[in-house]
Amino acid sequence: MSKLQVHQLNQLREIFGRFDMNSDGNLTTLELAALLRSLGLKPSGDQVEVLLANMDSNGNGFVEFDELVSAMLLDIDAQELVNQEQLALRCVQVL
Ligand SMILES: [Ca+2]
Ligand SMILES: [Ca+2]
Repeated sequence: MSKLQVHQLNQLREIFGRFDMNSDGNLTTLELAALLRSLGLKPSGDQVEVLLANMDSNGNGFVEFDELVSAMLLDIDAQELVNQEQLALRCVQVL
């Protein structure tokens, strides 16, 4: 599996932190929905739940940072910058 560059990880962490409203290290469906809306997406509640379920590899009902990173690694080239457009793209693919 390819790895993200340190600065890409930092960018991702910043995005994650911005939307982890209560800073507990988990994204809930509400927090994930806010993240998606900030990217210009308008997912339905069902779509957010499906997306979260897809990313939630340990099945605890939340998206941890590691899970977000894993989701990004699925088909983003490590040489590319992790920016919000790519995150949006990735989310669109999942939805
Ligand atoms: Ca949270
Ligand atoms: Ca999880």
